[in-house]
Amino acid sequence: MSVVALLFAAALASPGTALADGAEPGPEQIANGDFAAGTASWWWTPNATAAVSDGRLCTEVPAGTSNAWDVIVGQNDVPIVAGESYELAYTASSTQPLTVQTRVQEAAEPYTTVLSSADPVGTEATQVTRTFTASVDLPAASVQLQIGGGEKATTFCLDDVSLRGGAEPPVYVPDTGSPVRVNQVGYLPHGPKGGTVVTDADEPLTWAVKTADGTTAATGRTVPQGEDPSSLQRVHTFDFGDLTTVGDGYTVEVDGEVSEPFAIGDDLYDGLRSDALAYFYHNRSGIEIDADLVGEEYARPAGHLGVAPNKGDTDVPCQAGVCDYRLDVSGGWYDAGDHGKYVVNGGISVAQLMATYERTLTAPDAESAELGDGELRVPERDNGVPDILDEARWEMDFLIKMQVPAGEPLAGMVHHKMHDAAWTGLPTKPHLDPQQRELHPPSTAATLNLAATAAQCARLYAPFDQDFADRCLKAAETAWAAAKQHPDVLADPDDGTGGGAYSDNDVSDEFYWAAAELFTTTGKDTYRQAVLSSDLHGDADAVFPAGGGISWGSTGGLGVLTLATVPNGLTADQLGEVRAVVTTAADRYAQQSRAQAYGLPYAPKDQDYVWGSNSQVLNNMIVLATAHDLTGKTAYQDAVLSGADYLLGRNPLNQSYVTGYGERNSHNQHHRFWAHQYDATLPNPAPGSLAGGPNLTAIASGDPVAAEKLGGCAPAMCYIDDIGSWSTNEITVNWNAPLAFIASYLDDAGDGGQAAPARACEVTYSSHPWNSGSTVTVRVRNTGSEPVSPWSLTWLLPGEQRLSHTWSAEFAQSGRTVSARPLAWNKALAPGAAVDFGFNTSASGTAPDPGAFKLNGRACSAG
Ligand code: 9MR
Repeated sequence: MSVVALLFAAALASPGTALADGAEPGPEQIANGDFAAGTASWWWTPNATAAVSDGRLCTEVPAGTSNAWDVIVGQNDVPIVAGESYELAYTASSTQPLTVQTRVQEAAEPYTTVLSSADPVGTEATQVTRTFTASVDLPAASVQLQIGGGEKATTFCLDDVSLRGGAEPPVYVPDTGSPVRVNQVGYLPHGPKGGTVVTDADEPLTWAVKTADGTTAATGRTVPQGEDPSSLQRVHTFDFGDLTTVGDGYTVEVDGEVSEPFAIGDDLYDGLRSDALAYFYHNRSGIEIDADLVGEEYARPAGHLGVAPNKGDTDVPCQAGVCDYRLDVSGGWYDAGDHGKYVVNGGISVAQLMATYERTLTAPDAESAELGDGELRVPERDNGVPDILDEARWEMDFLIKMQVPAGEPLAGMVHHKMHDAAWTGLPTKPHLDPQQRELHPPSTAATLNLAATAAQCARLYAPFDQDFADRCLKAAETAWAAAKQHPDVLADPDDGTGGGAYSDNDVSDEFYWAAAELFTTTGKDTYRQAVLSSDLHGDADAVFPAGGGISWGSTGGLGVLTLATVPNGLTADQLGEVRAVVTTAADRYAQQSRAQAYGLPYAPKDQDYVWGSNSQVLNNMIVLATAHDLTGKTAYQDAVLSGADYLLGRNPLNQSYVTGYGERNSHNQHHRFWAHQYDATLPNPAPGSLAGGPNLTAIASGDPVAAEKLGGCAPAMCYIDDIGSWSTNEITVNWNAPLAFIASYLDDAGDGGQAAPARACEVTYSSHPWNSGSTVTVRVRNTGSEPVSPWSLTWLLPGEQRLSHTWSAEFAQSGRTVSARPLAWNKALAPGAAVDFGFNTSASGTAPDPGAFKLNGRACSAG
C-alpha cells in the first residue's frame, strides 16, 4: 500500500446520513453557502464555467472528461478538527443525471480525506446530507463536489451548501494596534495637528507628545467626542497644533498608550508626489518597464503588444456583433488590479494628472519644477516637455485610438472600454495574459470623456507640440459633435465579464465637463452656451454632492474646477458664480472635516462609504485645495491636511492606505503583477499606491475575503489589506490620480506656507476695442523689497486669442501661454518700480483679464 493510500485509509471515516439523535449540528463552516454574495469563496476547475443564477451556483460541465475529479466545484480553507462530528448538506440538480463524488479532503497531496461518498443527483433538486467524524486535523480542508467523467455536457446547479460541526470558526477581529491614531507620515510645521484616541473614558485625558529621545514636547487634554458613527468606536480627539518644531520620531501618548511615530517637517510630501505619479508609468500597457527607472524588482516586459500569448492590443476586434473593424488600441494605462482599459476611468485619471500640471500655471503657490522635464520616472525624460505631461500623453494617445474611425457607423463616438473576454486569475503578468481582448460598444459617456480630456490636452500641449495639440483638439471637437448626435448611448450595466462595467445612466455631467473644457480651450460660443444652459451650471449640490463628490461617473465638478481656475471667456459675474460653487462645496467639506472625530472631509449619508471611498476623500480634498488656491483661506487648507491625516493613519483601523508611507501601510493590494502575497517572487505594490478603502458594498459585491472576514463591520472599518479583497483593497488609476494631485498640493503647501504668501508684484491689465480686436496695456509693479532682473511675466490667455503688434517688451506666445520679457532698456524692475508694455490681440471688444500672472514664477496680485 502506498503512503498516500495508507493515509487515506487511516483518515477516512465512513459517511453516515444523519447526526445521532439529539446531537446539535454545531457551527457553520461554509462561507456563502447560499450564494447571496455571488460566487465569493467558491472555485471551480477552469474547464467549467460557473455563475450564480436564481440564487444557485450553476456550473456548465463539459462533455467527455474521464474522471469525476476532472470537473470540480469547491470551497477551500475549511477548518476540520480531529474527533469532531460534522454534517455536510447541499441541494443540487443536473440536466443530465450524474453521481457526485462528495469529498472533504486536503486541497493538495496527499489529499487526506475525511468524507468520501457517491451521491446521485437527478434533474429535480435533490438534497444530499452526509455526516462524518474527522479522524485527523485538516486546518484548511477542501469541500469538493466532483462532477466530471460524464459523456454529455450538463448544467449542474447547487444551493444551500452547509457544513456544520467542529469548533466555532474564529471571528475576524482586525488588529488595529495602538488606540492613539495620528498621521503616520507626519504634520506640516505650520499646519493643524489633530489626532484621535479610542477610549471608553468619559472625562478628558492628558495627551503628551514625546520627541524621539523621550522628552515631552507638548501636553494637553483630549476632547471626548462620544461614539464615532463611522466606526462605532468611542473616541476623544486631541490637537497639538502649537508644536511647530521640526523633527522625526515623535509619538503621542495618551493613558499609557503610544501612537505610531511621525515627523513634523516641511518636505513630508516630496517623495509621495513623485511616487504617486510613478504609479502611472508602472501600470503602462504596451511598453517595457525599465529597470533603470523603477529598479529590477519592478521591471517587466511590455504587455499587450501583439506578442503571444497576448491577443492584444495592436489589432483588437469588437465583441461579437458590435463592429466589423479592428483597432490598434495599444498603450494607455491598465485600469487597476485587472488589465482592462476603460475610457471613462482613464478619462478622469488623465484629466486629474493634467490638472495637477495645469494648477502650476494658475495657482499662486504651485511649483512646476518638480513636475518638470527630468524630474519624474518616465522614459521620455529630457525631451523638453514636463514629465507629468509625458505621462499623461501615454493615456491621451490611447484614448484617441478608442475613437470610432471616420466612415464607420457611429464615427467620432468612442468605445466605452476594451478588456479580456474573461477574467484572468491572480497573479498574471501583463505580457502573459492569454485572453482575447475585445472592444466594447461606443457610449456617450466615453465620447464625452474624450471630448473633455482632449480639449484640455489641446491647450496644455500647445507650447510643446503644436501638432499633437491640434490632433487633440480635432479629436475633442469630433467627439463633441458625435455625442450631440448620439446623446443617450449608455453602457450596458451587465457587460461585466472579464472587466468592469463602468456603466453610467446619467451623462449630463459628462456633457457639462466636456463643454467647460472645450469652452476654456477654444472660447467658442457653442461651448459657452452649452456651459451656461446646463442644469448643473451654478448648482453646487449637483456637481459636488455633500455626501459624495467627483468620481468617474460624476464628472461635472471637473468642469467647474477648470472654469474656476483656468482663464476663460466667462464674464466677471459668471466667473464669480462658478467660484462660489467651489467655495460653497468646500465650506461643506471643511465643516464635515471639523465635525468628524477622524477629521476626514467626507461624510456620506448613512455612513454609506462607497467603493473606492479613499478616492472620494481625495476628490473632496481637491475641491478644498482649489478653494484654498482661489481664496488663500486657511480653513480650506486645514481640511486638506486633515484629510491627509485620515488617509495616512488617523482612522478607525490605524491604517495608512498608501503603500510605503507610515508604519502600518497597505501593501497587499489587489493587483495582478504586484501580487507578492500570492507569489513571493513578485513584488508588493510600489510605494505610493493607494488602496480603495472601506466600503459598505464589500460583502454584497461577492468579494470573497470581505464575505469571510468583514461581516458586520462598521462602515469605516470594512477594509482588509488582503490581496483577495478586490472590493476594499484594489488599486487603480482613478484613485492614484487624485492622490498625485493632492501630494503635489501638499508638497507645495509644505514649501510655500499656509497662508497665501505676500505677493511681490501687482499687475494691471487694461483693454479697449481696437479695429476688429482689442488693445491691451499691462503694468507690472514690483511690490517686493528686492529688485527683479531680468523680469519675466507669464499668463494664460482666456479663449483663443492671437497677439499681433506688441510694444515695450519681448513677447512669446505658445498656444495660450504668453510670456513678456524686458528689452535692453527696461531689464531691471527695482522695488516699487513699474514697467508698462502692451499688445494688440484678436479678442474682439474688450479682451478678458486672465486674472492670474506670475512674475519670475511667483504669483502677482491684481492692481
Ligand atoms: O471603481 C469602480 C466602482 O465605482 C464600482 O462600484 C465597481 C463595481 O462596478 O467597479 C469599480 O471599478 C473597478 C472596475 O470595474 C474594474 N477594474 C477595477 C476597478 C476598481 O475596483
